[in-house]
Amino acid sequence: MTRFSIASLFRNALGADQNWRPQWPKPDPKPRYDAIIVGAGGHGLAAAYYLAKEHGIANVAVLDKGWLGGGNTGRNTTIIRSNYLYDQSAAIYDHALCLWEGLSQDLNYNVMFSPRGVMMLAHNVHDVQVSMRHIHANRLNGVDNEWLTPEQAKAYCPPLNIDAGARYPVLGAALQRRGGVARHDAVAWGFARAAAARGVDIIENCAVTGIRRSPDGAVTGVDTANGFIATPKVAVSTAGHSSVLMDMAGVRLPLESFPLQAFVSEPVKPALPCVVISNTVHAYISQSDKGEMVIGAGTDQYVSYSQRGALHIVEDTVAAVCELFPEFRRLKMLRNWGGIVDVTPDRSPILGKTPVPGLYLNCGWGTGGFKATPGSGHLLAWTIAKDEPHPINAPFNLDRFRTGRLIDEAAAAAVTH
Ligand code: FAD
Ligand code: PYC
Repeated sequence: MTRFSIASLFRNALGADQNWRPQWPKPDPKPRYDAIIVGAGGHGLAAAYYLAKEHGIANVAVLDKGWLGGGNTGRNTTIIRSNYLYDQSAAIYDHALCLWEGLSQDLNYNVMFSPRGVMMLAHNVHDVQVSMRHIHANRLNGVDNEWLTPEQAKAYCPPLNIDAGARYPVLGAALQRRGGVARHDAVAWGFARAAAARGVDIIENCAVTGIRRSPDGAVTGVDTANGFIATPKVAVSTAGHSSVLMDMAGVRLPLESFPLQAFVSEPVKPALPCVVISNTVHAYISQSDKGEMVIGAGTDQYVSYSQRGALHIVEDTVAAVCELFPEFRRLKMLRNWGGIVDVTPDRSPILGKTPVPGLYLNCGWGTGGFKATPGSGHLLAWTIAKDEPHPINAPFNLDRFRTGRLIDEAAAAAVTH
């Protein structure tokens, strides 16, 4: 919208330079914040918290176009694990898992982290070989992971169907005992409360519509639905919409955005003691503390920004869950929803600096970023504060798509393929 001041009307009426346009509102010459984080999901809020706590930078605002935790942070199935294949991935995901282990105490807020064990099923010879490779690689990196026979898997998870005549029989499972789940909205609220207590501003209903740069290219601030805010540092942490945001600063990303769906059953008494994932049949399930079975599906085949997905994907997942857990057939489904995940070509995140001075990026966690929340926030805070990546996130730079130093985690990413 073009804005006219009274002075401009007079000038035009007097026949002054018709090309003159009022410069109002003037950009704030003094930065209002030391840093702005776009996206009040778990990652953005965690970054703000660690910026204040570990780097003494609390003059920070976290902006969200909606409400805090209303994106993927509040829509995911909360599975936490660190059993990724490559050294760089084991380091970043286990960094996060170690933070999860002390998070409720650190935030003084119960995020209900429950390390009940994550079992990843193998249904064919290829799955068994891939699982073994992951187990050996994980152990070399000091990450716990162990092989279970079908009988051991059943002993750990009694409702699991290990009938050899099943369409996708269970040939065994990789178990990470330190893995588990947490309560997703408590994670968002816990980080938000702790960050706010240290002086961080969290501004909801404040969509970022532009990223401004000075003539020398550096970031100067963001345009928002509520006006311009000056800052020398902007961190984009807007899962699912990262390409849209980075486009505002003229940076193209190697990302695709897909809907990913989940649903919950009616609540029942405790029946499922651990988390079970099957990459082959694209289903994952755990039981929440409220008693609902929390079930997730595979990604849609088509790129989209709609926070819903195709019904047949959910139907396939229901069929898979019913075969893996025949006694769950009688459960009624309560509600379903979708989120938008952004996926890189190597299924690993991008976390670091960008070609634009003062612009930082955290995206590409695809279907698996909830588990990374404290670790990602911790490393993003370091990167913003020091203007250089921490050694753990240094390999996850944007430049790897130019150099070819990819970190291909397609087989560990659960449901992105
Ligand atoms: P989000 O929580 O999505 O936050 C990004 C925020 O950016 C949003 O609040 C959004 O409103 C805001 N935003 C966007 N555009 C703008 C703008 N222009 N201006 C201001 N704000 C903006 N991961 C796991 O590890 N385990 C799982 O079991 C798991 N299951 C999943 C199941 C489903 C159905 C889905 C959808 C995802 C799942 N994930 C899982 C992935 C995980 O949810 C995400 O990787 C993670 O939550 C991303 O967190 P975030 O804070 O980066 O993003
Ligand atoms: O990363 O473990 C995971 C996961 C499971 C379901 C979605 N993501």
